[in-house]
Amino acid sequence: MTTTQHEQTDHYPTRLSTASRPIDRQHPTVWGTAADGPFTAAELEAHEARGFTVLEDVLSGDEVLSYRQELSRLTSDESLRDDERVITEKTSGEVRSIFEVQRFSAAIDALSRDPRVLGRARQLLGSDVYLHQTRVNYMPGFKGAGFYWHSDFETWHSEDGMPLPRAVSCSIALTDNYPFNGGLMVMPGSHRTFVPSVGETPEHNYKSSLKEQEVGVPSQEAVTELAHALGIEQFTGRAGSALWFDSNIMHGSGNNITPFPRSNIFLVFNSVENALVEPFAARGVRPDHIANRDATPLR
Ligand code: 6CS
Ligand code: FE
Repeated sequence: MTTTQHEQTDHYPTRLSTASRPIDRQHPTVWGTAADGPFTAAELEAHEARGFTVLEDVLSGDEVLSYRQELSRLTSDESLRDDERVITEKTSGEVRSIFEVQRFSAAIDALSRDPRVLGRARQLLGSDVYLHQTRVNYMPGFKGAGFYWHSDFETWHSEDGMPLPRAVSCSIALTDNYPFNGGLMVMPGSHRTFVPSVGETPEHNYKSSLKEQEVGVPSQEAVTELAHALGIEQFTGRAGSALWFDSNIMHGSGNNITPFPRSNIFLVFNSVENALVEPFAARGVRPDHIANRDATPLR
């Protein structure tokens, strides 16, 4: 462990000047119990071991249609194009993501407070929670670019000052996720290992990292070691299914060259007991729409 400029103990040093071995996670994955919410004891045990949980049919067909209409409304609203919360594809210029999406959509705001979603986040994190980050991802057909292997927590720890991996993401599919249209790949169990990265965080890194992450990614050696030890699984599922995944699980996605878009709503819940402090490996903080610094409990 090292201390950083703000004396908060850094349990997960990263963005180092020289390569350093992966370290074992020192903290739980599941912080609550079966009595605290909808997940059963067996589901919690599996989530603790694998670091992710797939739930089919969380949203009904009608709900999926209503959120798809919401996404179409947002992408066709020209006034949003200049909003810094809208990220476009590097090559095609098409909308890739819209951050802080609950501010643009009352329906998505309500979804983040829905007991089927909020109840599970509280249960996994064992406390009240707040939204660290939200986005809708469009992954359009033919031109959707994927994301190289990474741990979200490595970025949220380095650049946002998230102390511990006590955060969980819920990705709700609004289109069918096939193996071939850029579906998310995860390494089961990789959340139990923290892979430090090499290389300092550049100023305003988020201006490029949200299109294509280059800093904070694991070495090919670390990815190879984890992949051989743990294997790779791909999240496939019908529209309306949800993937809950731990903040530190190693994941990535390929490009989407098929005609089938892969759109999802992405909600990141952080424990109110894990509120952001000063970044552990970056100068200056990222904007609130990427890393919310108001830890007021979500109700
Ligand atoms: O930097 C971030 O916060 C975002 N980047 C990636 C590649 N995944 C997590 C998160 O949305
Ligand atoms: Fe990610």
